[in-house]
Order: sequence, then C-alpha cells, then structure tokens
Amino acid sequence: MISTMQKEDIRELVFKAKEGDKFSIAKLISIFENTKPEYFEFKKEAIQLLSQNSNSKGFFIGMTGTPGVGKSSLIGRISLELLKKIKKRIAILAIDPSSEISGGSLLGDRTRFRLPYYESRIYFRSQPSNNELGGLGKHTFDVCRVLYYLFDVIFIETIGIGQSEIEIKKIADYLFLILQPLTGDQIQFMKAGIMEVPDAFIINKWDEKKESFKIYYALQNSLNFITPDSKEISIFPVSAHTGYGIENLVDFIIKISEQSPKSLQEKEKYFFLKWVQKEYGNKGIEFLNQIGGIEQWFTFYPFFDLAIEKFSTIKYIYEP
Ligand SMILES: Nc1nc2c(ncn2[C@@H]2O[C@H](COP(=O)(O)OP(=O)(O)OP(=O)(O)O)[C@@H](O)[C@H]2O)c(=O)[nH]1
Ligand SMILES: [Mg+2]
Repeated sequence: MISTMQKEDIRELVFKAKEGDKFSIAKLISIFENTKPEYFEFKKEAIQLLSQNSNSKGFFIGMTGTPGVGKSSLIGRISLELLKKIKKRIAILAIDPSSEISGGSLLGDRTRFRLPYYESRIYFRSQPSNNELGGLGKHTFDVCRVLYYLFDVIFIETIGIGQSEIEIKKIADYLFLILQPLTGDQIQFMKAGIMEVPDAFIINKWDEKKESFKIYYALQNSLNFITPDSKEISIFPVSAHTGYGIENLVDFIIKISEQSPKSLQEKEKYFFLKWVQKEYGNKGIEFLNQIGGIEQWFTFYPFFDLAIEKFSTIKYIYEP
C-alpha cells in the first residue's frame, strides 16, 4: 500500500487527520506502528507535515493502576467532562487489549463508557501491551509521536504493576496513580517502592465509603513517610460511578494541561536508547558512546526514525 502512496496522498491523509477525521488518524497511526524500512520516507514526510502549523498542545497524562481499579471508567468520564468544559482535542490511548472504552458502539455491552463517535474532538485507540517490560506496548511511543501533533490532551491508560510506572513516566507529562479501596494487592502495591513515581493520586470507587477512608489514610501515611519534607502530593477521592469528586479532578487536569509538555525530542532520546539496548545490548550503548553519545547522534540526526535507521546501518558496518 505504501509503495503506491504518493506525496499528495500523504498530504491529504495528514490534512484530514488534522481536521479530526478518525479514519485518517487511524491509518496514520497504523503506518507509524509499522517498522518496515519502506515506511521510513513516508513517516519523515508525515512528521514534517504534522509539525507544520500544529497548534495542538500534545500534553500526555498517564493514568496507571492495577487491573480493575476503574482506569477506563474514569478516563471515559473525565473526557466527557473535558469536552464540555474546554475546546481542546482529546485522545485516549489504552495499552491493554481488554480495555473497555470504545470509540463507537462496536464493543456493545462490554463498553463501560461510550464516547461520542461523531465528535471529532475525541479519539480512542487501544493497543496490546505485548508483555513489554515497562507496561507500554511495543509501538506505544510511535503512536504517541502522531498523537502529539494532533491532540491537546492525551490520556494513556496503563496497567501499573511494580516497575511499570517508570516507563510511562518517560512519556507522560503528568502521571496519576489510581488506587481503590484497600485490598491485599493494593497494600502490596504501596510497599513496592513506586510511591515516589506518580505526580498525584486518585482514589476511585469512593462510593465504597468505609473502605475508602482506610486507603486514604494509609496512602497519606506512606506519603508522609516517603517524602516528609516535600510539598504535599494531591490525593483525589473520586467515584467514576456517582461522579463524586470528578469536577474537582477535571478542573485540576485543565490546569495542569495548560503547562508546556516535556520536549518530544527528550522522549525520543529515551526511546532511541531503549531501542539500542534492545537491539544490540550493552555493546550497542558502548558503541554509541564511542561515536560521541546520544546528544551528538541527535545533533546529526535530529529525526527519530533517521537516528534509528542510521545507527542500524553504521552498527552493521562496524560490527566485527
Ligand atoms: N463501585 C464502583 N465501581 C467502579 C467505579 N469505577 C469503576 N468501577 C467498576 O470497576 C470495574 C473495573 O472498571 P474499569 O474501568 O474497567 O477498570 P480498569 O482499571 O480500566 O480495568 P482494566 O483495564 O481491566 O485494568 C468495573 O466493574 C466498573 O464498573 C466506581 O467509581 N465505583
Ligand atoms: Mg481498562
């Protein structure tokens, strides 16, 4: 398909995607998820076009938590509120095949929250996690590069177990850890040494009142223990079911999403290094350092796909 694609087609695809056409956005994303070399030129052209006159903010909000805490329900509810309150464009990327938000009515009864399909300001995409270390999917970052230029606020739903949050932190400009009324695994979770990672906490299912207070105090205690001197970390008690606390949380999200996102190129550097490590191991990293390191490499090849392409050829040439 790509070989028959002309420059004009790319232009049209990007133009339509910028207009909010869901089919074009989906097509563009599928191309970025494809790592075949013949897609390289297309991606380069597409990124150039996407970045021209892009007035989207590209602010990534990570929503992570153990299975079943209500991530999908919450993101659905929050997004609908955001659509009402602000004029911005919103995307949801759910890293988990079992995700229960749907972009339309395809999933029927399984859908927790149905997003208005004909509303061009919201886009939903799900992606398998591929059991990649770090909780992200194999192509999560590739998709994010497209979403960055097309949307103002992008939610990423990831299942957070142990170290997974570390990786989402590399993409997210702001990270929420979602908890629910205290259960065994939640206590385990709080012991796992990852409480320092999120920027704020959400306690969902606040409608389950008695149990909710327990986790609120347990959380506050462990936060005091971890960061006694630092500024207070926000804890939002909410219920995706009753709507309790949602307005407060939505106003907070509007406020934080007005900040500038972290630089996309810094994120690219992280995922480039990850790729080098995965493809060539420590030898690859050593090699990169011998030839000037990541900063130098990105000065020569400031474009993500180009950085990867060039490194793979050079590495191949120099490898004993
Ligand atoms: N009581 C109560 N139940 C909730 C609330 N929010 C979600 N649930 C329920 O919790 C269950 C899981 O909700 P999801 O939104 O699918 O949770 P999730 O974290 O996205 O789940 P995974 O994607 O499977 O990890 C469903 O049965 C929801 O109806 C809430 O505020 N209160
Ligand atoms: Mg979910």
